[in-house]
Amino acid sequence: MGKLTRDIGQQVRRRERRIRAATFAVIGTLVLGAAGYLLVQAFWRPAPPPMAGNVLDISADMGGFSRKVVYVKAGEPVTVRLTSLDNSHHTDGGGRHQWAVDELGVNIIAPALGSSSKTFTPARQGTFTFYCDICCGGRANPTMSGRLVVAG
Ligand SMILES: [Cu+2]
Repeated sequence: MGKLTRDIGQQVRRRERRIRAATFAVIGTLVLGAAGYLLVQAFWRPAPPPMAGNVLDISADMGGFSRKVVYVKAGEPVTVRLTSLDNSHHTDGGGRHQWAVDELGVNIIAPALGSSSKTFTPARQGTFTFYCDICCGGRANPTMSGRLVVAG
């Protein structure tokens, strides 16, 4: 093999290495970018927009409610805004959660990764049970319930 042929061979190999490295870098960047995008989607939650009046923000996921005890005052209107932190891929309830208080006729159902709210005025004092009967075994599951304390 002549010197020229060897030189050309080396140049070609060098170029192939450069192309391989560039391809690898591009693929790596794409994969990391996609992973980062998915992670942000999974963990970053926009804050719910502000609402007028006395608003109680409660979130729920498969692990339970963000508040186990909720205090309100009798005779004063209160808005409960329930936010589901679960996406629609959950087979158990499709990512929906509920916040219901039978005695007060309140039944809020938040869609997957969404919020739903209801304004009500508890008329009398007492301690009531709020619960979600959609997921994780429903009412019987202690993590999917809590206490609503209506004070005078
Ligand atoms: Cu639930």
